[in-house]
Amino acid sequence: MEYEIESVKQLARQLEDDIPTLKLEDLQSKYMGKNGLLKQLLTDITNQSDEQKRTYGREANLLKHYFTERVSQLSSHITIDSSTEKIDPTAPFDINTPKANWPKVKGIEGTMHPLMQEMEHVLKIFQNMGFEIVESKQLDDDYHMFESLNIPKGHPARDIWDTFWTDDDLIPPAHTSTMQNRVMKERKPPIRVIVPGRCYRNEATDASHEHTFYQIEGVYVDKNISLGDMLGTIKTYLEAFFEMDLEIKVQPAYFPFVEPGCEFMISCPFCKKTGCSVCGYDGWMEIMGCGMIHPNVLKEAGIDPEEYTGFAWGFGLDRLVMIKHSIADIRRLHSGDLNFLKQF
Ligand code: FA5
Repeated sequence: MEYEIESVKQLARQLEDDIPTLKLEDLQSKYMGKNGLLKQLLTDITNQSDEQKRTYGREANLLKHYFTERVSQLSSHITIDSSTEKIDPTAPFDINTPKANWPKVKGIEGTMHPLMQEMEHVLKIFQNMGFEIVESKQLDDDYHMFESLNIPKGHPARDIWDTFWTDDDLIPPAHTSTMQNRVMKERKPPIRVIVPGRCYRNEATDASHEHTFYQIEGVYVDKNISLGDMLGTIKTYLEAFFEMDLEIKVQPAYFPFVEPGCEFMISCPFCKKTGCSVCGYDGWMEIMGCGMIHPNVLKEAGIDPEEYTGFAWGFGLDRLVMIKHSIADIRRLHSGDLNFLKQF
């Protein structure tokens, strides 16, 4: 492409010199950063004479388009450092891989995603409290999603979860409670397990709802376990996680697999309870469902509800991260925006 305007021509030449020499992230900030050269070029349109404005605007935009294309070609050619093990980008998050063994990408100094940083933090807190970690599944079945949780076929509570189904009747889990039956069947009380996992819901997204997000389930079963133990455990965890003062309230809620059931709410840090689009003008953000495990669910997992009681909870990790880091839109967490992610 031949450019007519001198300043566009000059920048195009500079760009060609920089592309082979600069790192991708330096290129991005030099040209598209807050005071980037391409951004300046585009805003300079107001300083052009009336007859130059049209050609200038067209050429400046073409150069921006060219830059974006080149950068996306470059990022698709990033090579994995062959001195480290090959990675499978489709593999689920492996919580046991030590950081030193993570794959390295040539030319990019990666940081850990804020969700994974906080996931590690949460898991450590619960490990210190004596909980074992079990990962949830990426695909599950009707029995674990519904039947084992006291939600038989035709039960209206199935509609609470906007579930996706595959053609062969499997379900990307809508919550981590799908693992409750397994962890209880495979162990004898006392049971203390937490289950981190990805959840998928067929729902419209907004500032506090994603279609794909993380939950962390907790299951605690032993003799003489009461609602007071549940409230104490969750409160201890929240205080350790947030390390700041937040107003918390607990209110009754219905989940077929617990009785009684509750919801934990945190005062909205974005509007200080006056109501805003993040909290749905409620002043409070719902962070988890919980309750005493229903006797039918214990029985289904082979545990005698006359002898043992227990509690379970499921909280949304993404919401906790939003609150902790004052991120006013949950969708930013999965946006892949490097400028946003580099802040953590
Ligand atoms: C459940 O998923 C229950 N399984 C929780 C539970 C577990 C109750 C054990 C009793 C015993 P709920 O649909 O309310 O409940 O989701 C729990 C939490 O997940 C919410 O409080 C919220 O923090 C998070 N969450 C739910 N939907 C979304 C979404 N679309 N985007 C982000 N986070 C979400």
